[in-house]
This record gives sequence, structure tokens and C-alpha cells, in this order.
Amino acid sequence: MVSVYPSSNSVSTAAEAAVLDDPQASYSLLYFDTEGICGTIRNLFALGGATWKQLYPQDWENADGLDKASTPFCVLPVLYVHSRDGSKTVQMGEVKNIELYLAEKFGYLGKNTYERYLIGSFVSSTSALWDDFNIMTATLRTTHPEVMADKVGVFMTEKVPKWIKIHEEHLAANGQNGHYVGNQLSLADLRSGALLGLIQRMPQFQSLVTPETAPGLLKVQEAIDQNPKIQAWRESELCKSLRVHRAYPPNPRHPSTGLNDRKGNKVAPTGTHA
Ligand SMILES: N[C@@H](CCC(=O)N[C@@H](CS)C(=O)NCC(=O)O)C(=O)O
Repeated sequence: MVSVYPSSNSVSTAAEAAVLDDPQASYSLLYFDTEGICGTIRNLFALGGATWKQLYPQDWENADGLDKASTPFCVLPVLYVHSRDGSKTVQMGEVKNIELYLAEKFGYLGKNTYERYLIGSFVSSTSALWDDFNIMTATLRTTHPEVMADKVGVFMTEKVPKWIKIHEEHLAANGQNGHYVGNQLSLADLRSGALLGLIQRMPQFQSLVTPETAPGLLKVQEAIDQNPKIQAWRESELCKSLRVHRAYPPNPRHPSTGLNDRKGNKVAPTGTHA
């Protein structure tokens, strides 16, 4: 069993749409106490000035499977969007879908239809490598060393350099101004910034990203790093309480966080399981 979405067959979905469209909606993000794949979602919360809280699963690995079954696809993250009076909550699965929703809502998809689809194409191109890269890194620990060296080698010599080279051309065409489209921060910048961060965190890959090879991408990263709203989020105690990865020892959890009642509401106490 999974948590299926409300029926859209013969039943009106106007009430759900109204919650999603409400500028005064608030949000709960169900995810582990890590940065993981939610960096862009949390950056978008910061950029949009969203009212949001971080929820953790009650016990994700428990054999009862109840946390998994409470999500649409048995994976995290899940975004819960709450109506302004708190009476209705709409759930949304899949990280890229959540990012798109928040980027659209907070104005990070360009100024017009053309810019929206330009941004969409950069996001899609970067997301393809992001997925590929994440799958590769997730299997590294369990893979035979020779297979691992081969896998890393393909990313080192082909996939990552190709992404850098192609995206550098697009960034140069936009004046290498720290943005993919126009002169404004967009989801394209945030997605590439997140991938660049992932690449730079892996020692084997650091040499691929230099001012010579990736000047445009480094400017995108700089623009994100210098954004005051993102800086404020990174300085927050909640952000600092997040681990890099679930393999790291747990940090004390921030008091604003809570366990999910499996319907998008916080239940006290925060607890320690994930
Ligand atoms: N297709 C999903 C994949 C999400 C995903 O892989 N989530 C991982 C955490 S980063 C997860 O839930 N892992 C725990 C599990 O599979 O039990 C998406 O794009 O949101």
C-alpha cells in the first residue's frame, strides 16, 4: 500500500488546487535529517520566504513499513502543503516535481513562457547527470573496487566534463553573468549549483571544476552563495543541524523539527529515529 493521491476521476480537484495556489500556504518537508537531495527545495523555501517546517519519518527502516507506505512512492522527500487555516493538507511526491512547484510559486522560472522552457531544458539536462551521479555514488560503497574504478572513470573522463563543457557554452552565451537565463536567479542556477556542490564534495572530481574549465558554473555558484536569503538559511541553526549524509553520526535535532504523524503534521517529541 502507498499513500495515493485524492481521486481526480469524476471528483473535483479544485480544493487541492486552491491549497497549492494559495500564496499564504505553509509547508512541511518530510525528509531525513540530511542535506541529501533536498538542498534546492530548502533554498527555494529560503528564497520564497516560505513558512515551513522540517518533519522526519518516525522510523523509516522499521519492518512495519508504515513510514514508507505513508508516502506516494515509498521514498522521500514528500512535500505537504497546508491551507492557510490548516484545515486541508495536500501531499506531493518526487523531488524535481516539488522543486518545480516551488520555483513556479516563488518566481524562479523566468519572466515569460520562453524563459520558463529555457530554464526547464537546463534543469532537465542537469537533472539527468544529477540522477546518474547519485546512483553511481550510492553504489560505490557496495561495489567491487575494479568496477568502482571503471564507474568513477566514466564520470571523470566523459560524463562530468561533457556536462561542464556544454553548460559553459550556454552560460557564455548569456554573458557569463552567474545566471543561465537573463540576469536573474532561477531553478536552472539552483539545480546546477547543487550538482556542482555534489561534484566538488568528491575528492576524485575536484580537479574537474577550475576557473579555467568551469568559469561560468563557478559564477553561478558564487551568485547562489552571495544571495542574502540563502546565506541566512545556511546560517540558521536548522540548516547547521543537518548531516551531510545518513552514514554520518546524527546531530541533535533542531527544536522546530518533529516526527511526521504520516499525514504531514508534526507529532512531539522530535525523537531520534530516521
Ligand atoms: N524518485 C525519487 C527518488 C527519491 C529517493 O531516492 N529518495 C531516497 C533518499 S535520497 C530514499 O527515500 N531512500 C530511502 C529508501 O529508498 O528507502 C525522487 O526523485 O524524489
